Amino acid sequence: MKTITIVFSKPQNMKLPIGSWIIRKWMKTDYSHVSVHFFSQSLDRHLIYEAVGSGVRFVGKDLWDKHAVAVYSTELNVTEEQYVKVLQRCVDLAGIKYGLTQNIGICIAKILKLIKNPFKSAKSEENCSEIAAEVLTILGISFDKHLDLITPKDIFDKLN
Ligand SMILES: [Ca+2]
Repeated sequence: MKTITIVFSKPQNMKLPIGSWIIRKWMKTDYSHVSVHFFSQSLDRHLIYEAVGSGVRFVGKDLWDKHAVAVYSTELNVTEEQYVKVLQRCVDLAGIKYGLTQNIGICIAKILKLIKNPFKSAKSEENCSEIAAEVLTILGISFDKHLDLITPKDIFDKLN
C-alpha cells in the first residue's frame, strides 16, 4: 500500500492574500487551496502537486512550506497500481495553464446556477481543486458536478 495525502491550506506570510481571502469568504472555509502530497521513499522527498498562478506543477516541501500553511489533510491509502496511475496523470497535466478564467466561470456558474463552466477555455486550464478531483476520480471517487466547476470545498466535503 501507498499513501496519497490531500492537503487543504491557506497562504503563508503573504503581504496581501486578497485572492485567498475572497475564496475563503466565498466558500466560508478557513482554507483556500488544495494540493496533493506524495512521499517518495526512494528519493527521500515529498512531492507536492498543485495548480498555482504559474500553472500546474510539482514542488518540494521546503518551497511549498514557504507559500502555504496546511489547515486540514486527509490521507488516502492506495494500491501500488493506483499510486502509479495517479502519478502518471499528474505528470501528464504538469505544466498546464492555471485556471484563472475557470475560477471566474465557477463564480458566474454559481450565481446563474449553470451546470457547466461558461468559459470554453476552462477545458484547457486546471485549478487546484480540479487536479485534486482528477486524482480522486482515478481512485474511484466521483463528483456530481463538472470538474471545471469544482471548488476546494467540494473536495473537502467529499472527503469528510
Ligand atoms: Ca479545467
